[in-house]
Amino acid sequence: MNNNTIAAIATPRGMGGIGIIRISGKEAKNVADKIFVSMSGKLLSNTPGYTARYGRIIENNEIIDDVIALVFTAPNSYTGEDVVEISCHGGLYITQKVLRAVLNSGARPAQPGEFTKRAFLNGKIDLTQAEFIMDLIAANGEQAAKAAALGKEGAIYKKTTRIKSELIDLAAHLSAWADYPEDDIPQVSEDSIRTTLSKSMDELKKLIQNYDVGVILKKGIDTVIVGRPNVGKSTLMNLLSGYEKSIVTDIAGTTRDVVEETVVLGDVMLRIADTAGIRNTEDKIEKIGVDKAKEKIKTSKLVLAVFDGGARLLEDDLKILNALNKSNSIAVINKVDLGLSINLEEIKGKVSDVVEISAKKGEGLEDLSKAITDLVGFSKLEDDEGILSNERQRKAVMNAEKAISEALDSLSLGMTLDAVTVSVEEAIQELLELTGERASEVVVNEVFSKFCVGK
Ligand SMILES: Nc1nc2c(ncn2[C@@H]2O[C@H](COP(=O)(O)OP(=O)(O)OP(=O)(O)O)[C@@H](O)[C@H]2O)c(=O)[nH]1
Ligand SMILES: [Mg+2]
Repeated sequence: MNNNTIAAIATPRGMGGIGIIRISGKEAKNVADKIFVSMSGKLLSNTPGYTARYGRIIENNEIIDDVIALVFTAPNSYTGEDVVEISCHGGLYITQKVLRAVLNSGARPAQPGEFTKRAFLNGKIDLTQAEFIMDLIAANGEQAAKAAALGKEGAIYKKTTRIKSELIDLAAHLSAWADYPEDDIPQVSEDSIRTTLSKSMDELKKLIQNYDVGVILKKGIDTVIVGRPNVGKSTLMNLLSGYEKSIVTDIAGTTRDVVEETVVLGDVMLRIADTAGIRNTEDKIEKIGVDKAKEKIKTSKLVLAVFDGGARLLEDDLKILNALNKSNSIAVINKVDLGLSINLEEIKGKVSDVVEISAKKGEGLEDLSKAITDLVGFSKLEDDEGILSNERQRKAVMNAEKAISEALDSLSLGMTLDAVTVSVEEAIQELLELTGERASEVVVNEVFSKFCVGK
């Protein structure tokens, strides 16, 4: 049994054209040679890297499958080790049978994320890149995939490494100057220290701010549609979801309970809830629905407040307007196909944006989409901007930012440069932890335990 060579099925469990069994480690080729018989008679251990061989998996004289074996040679492989990938026919039965044959030949089953962990341990990637690989696999939208791909290419790694090396230069200079005063090391001016620190702090701050946007990219945003009865909330819901999810009639009070759906509008995924029209009502069931709608205004991250553009604002509209939180709500002026009688001035100050639509005719959706994109902050993201992937990364960046801010405080308070140096060094430590250059084993294991087997 060779503990250093690992194997797992790398493709999803289930039916499929092709299944891939991945083997990685010093003995990868020898392990595969025990069960792989190439048509040309050549051994994988004598096969150069990046070469495919056609052959069969045979165990105890039983032919398991016709396969292609692909050889990668260390260090130029995903893990940085010798790797053999066996492509066999897909489906649970064959892939498991091939895997079992590989394990019987001396590999051991890979743990979740172990291939990627080896890539990290062999210096192919840093810890943030490993986490972005996981994001890429999990991405279910274009923007989320793009953000993950940038991170995988090292956007966060490069940015934080640049900040880190500036801090290291600064710390080195400060200590040299403090430790060897007789050596004529030029004193760093307080201004230049402050400039370096402020610049680093601003960049880290931006990363922290973008984190929330990243969460919305990945997980979507909790959204509620509210408004008085009959303004067209359910019509809008149906327009967004692309089918008749909510019942629409001309009777006020049609929707009574909360109707939920996940929709993608432009780049944004909305977990959207259509609610009962808000008004005073004696109807017991409708009243419960109205209370739920009011509650949703408080708990949702995005509120689409719908108004009837063809009518004046009524008492119920005003109540809703006053319950809104300006920073997270958009006024949707509906039914503009009927002309505009509503007074928009009364609305503008209470919401972050006003959009005119006709839900019935499907007009104005692009404006609504843009308003939402602006509000959640997607439009502010620059194309090559790295977005932190998870809480672990965010915490490390926040701690680093805090340490730099303490360094700046020490400077302002006229404390010794030693105090400044201590804080700068703390920030460096945090950034080393972020990239995994100095992360504890517990942290590293925790990161990879979230992966699937085979990655
Ligand atoms: N002309 C016009 N009529 C619309 C538009 N949107 C909705 N309506 C009509 O307005 C009426 C009410 O629409 P709903 O979507 O049920 O309104 P609601 O806000 O969900 O109403 P409740 O669930 O009762 O609170 C229906 O007759 C719709 O066809 C629009 O853009 N233009
Ligand atoms: Mg409705």
